[in-house]
Amino acid sequence: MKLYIADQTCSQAVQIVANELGLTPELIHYDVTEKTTSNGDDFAAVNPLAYVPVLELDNEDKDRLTETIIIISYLADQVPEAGLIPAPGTLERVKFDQLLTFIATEIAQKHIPLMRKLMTEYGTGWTRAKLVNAYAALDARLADGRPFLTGDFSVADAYVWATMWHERSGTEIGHLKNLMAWKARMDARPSVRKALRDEAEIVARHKARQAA
Ligand SMILES: N[C@@H](CCC(=O)N[C@@H](CS)C(=O)NCC(=O)O)C(=O)O
Repeated sequence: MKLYIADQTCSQAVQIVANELGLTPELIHYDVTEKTTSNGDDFAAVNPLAYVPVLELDNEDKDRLTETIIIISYLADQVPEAGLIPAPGTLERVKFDQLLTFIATEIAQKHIPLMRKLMTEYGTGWTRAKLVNAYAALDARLADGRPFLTGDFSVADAYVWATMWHERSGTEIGHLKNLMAWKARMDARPSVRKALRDEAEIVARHKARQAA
């Protein structure tokens, strides 16, 4: 498999999930500014919508999956014994998908216009308040002392961690103590540390190639 990633973005969620499952997709870095890839692939052809993550499968058609939710769920479903996601077709899975959709729409995509400074002052305040409410809902989940968002570690933890862009979007959530303690646990997790190391390595290789 090939996994297209970008520096410090939601593609880290896929890297973390792959690491948790012991999968080793070939990593390809997409430079969102220069629009180049670390292996020379034309990213406009890889994903005409021009965003990561993209997972290219090893099947005959070399299908390419996009959308973070879909990719992390697909990978977790390949290794059900790892328990990173509830079984498809169950109510538990529906509730889990509800959580993933919430993360994508109420957290990940809310940060992006703030980080890119695309909003009016009113819109900035409104969106930051939405984000604080969304993070507060995650904090409340953790209030019963569970270590991760749905109990044991799941793909939802990987997704939230990979999109904790509150500092970059100017969203103050330091008061959410359960969430901050969860983040510290996630920061120390080997799959997360490996994702950061692998990302730094491929970004450096790509930069060196561009400079040559
Ligand atoms: N709907 C997509 C959106 C993915 C997305 O927003 N990707 C960002 C990084 S987190 C990206 O690649 N942006 C490229 C750009 O801004 O040029 C998903 O949920 O996976």
